[in-house]
Amino acid sequence: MTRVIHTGDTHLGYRQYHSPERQRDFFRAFERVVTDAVEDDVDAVVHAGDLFHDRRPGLRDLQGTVAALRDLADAGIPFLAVVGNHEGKRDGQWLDLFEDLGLATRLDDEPHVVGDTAFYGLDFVPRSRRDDLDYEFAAHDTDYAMLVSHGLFEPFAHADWDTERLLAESSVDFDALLLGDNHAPGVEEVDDTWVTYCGSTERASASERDDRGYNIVATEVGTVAISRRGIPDTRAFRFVDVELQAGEGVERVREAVREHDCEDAVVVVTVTGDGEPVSPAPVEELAIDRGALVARVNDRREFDEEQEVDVTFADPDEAVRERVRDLGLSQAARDVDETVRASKVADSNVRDSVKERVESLVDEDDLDAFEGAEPAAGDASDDAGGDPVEDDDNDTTDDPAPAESTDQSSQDEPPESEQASTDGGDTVRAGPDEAPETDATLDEPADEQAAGNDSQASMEEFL
Ligand SMILES: [Mn+2]
Repeated sequence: MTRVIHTGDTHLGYRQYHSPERQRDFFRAFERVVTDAVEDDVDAVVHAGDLFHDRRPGLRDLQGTVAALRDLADAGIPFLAVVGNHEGKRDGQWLDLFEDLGLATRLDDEPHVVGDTAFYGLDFVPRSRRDDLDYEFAAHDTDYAMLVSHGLFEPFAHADWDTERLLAESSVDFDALLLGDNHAPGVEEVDDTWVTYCGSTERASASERDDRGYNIVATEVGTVAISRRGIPDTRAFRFVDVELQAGEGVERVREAVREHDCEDAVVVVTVTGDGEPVSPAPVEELAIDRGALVARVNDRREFDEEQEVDVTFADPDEAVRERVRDLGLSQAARDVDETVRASKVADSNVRDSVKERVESLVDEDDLDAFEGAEPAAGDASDDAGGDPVEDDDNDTTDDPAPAESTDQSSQDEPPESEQASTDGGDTVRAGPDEAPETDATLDEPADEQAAGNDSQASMEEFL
């Protein structure tokens, strides 16, 4: 029997809500998993990607990670991992460094045997390059085989990765896929193979309402048992959902906040229904007065009202696109613009990403790409050229730096989440209508758009 902890989406280094305390929380959750692994004496810790929130973790988080991995190594517990979409670097990975230090194993298409199980790895692959995957894995001679990967696999919510094709074409017959990327835990069976997400270990967005935890995966005579263990001491989140009736307003919302224990918690107030507009400040101030670490108000009603009232206003996105067209930017500059503004790249990765793209153009001697274009007279021809500004998809074939992160984190409000029944102790029974806890819903509060200033600096620096 082989018994491992399956964890992932640790997001070390994430300073959620600009809070250093939250950054420490993400680290503490990882330490808790490591402590549990040592106390429980599992055979391995399997990490399914996104150990780091971005590809440039700070020194403190790196030091902490090395210390935690050393604790595992000292206990004789291997750390087997793959690279997620948040942390992927262009050449070499942090995981390679940890492997060099003897603290980790980067899983790949060769079997890495622990007990009776061969573990394989498949790093996150952008959608545009999945068709080229041949799913060739080297043969093993153990009783069980498991593949560890990172991405949104079917049949879970928001899936875009064909699990049936992977299983059908794989040269190895896997007993289980141990996955990361979807922050909601869950277990499904696809063609006699268990497909499971372990979920994140701290709430990376307010849509992650359920208790956090990780999976215990154990081989047992002829099958694989997947169970769940909670992490009891993650940061408290108080979800204050208020449906306002006609005539009600901010006082009703404040009343609802008073009904909750805010002490040291992240307080997320969600307003729906009718009633008056609610300005966030007096609500957030009350929560902070009551000891909240962070308070946020989401007024779900604003969107509808805007759509109804503002129909006569120009579309600001279109106005920006028009202005960008008028600038007559070079292809390279438009590429940078896309990197900076189109929200596909985590803010902290923008600088690196722009640098790599420009370097890659120079390396390829593609200096034409720096030629300014004539400002577009009409928009049709411009659009036909595949204007990257309007490109809403990662699958650009002319991407000069294809190894880029395809980070899907969005600065949008997290979508409303359904309550999922995946919390608590025992075996996970997640339905296919899982809460939308993918990376796409990571909390990037509106004020983080201020990071655009930094991005602006990147543009000026590199052009
Ligand atoms: Mn993640």
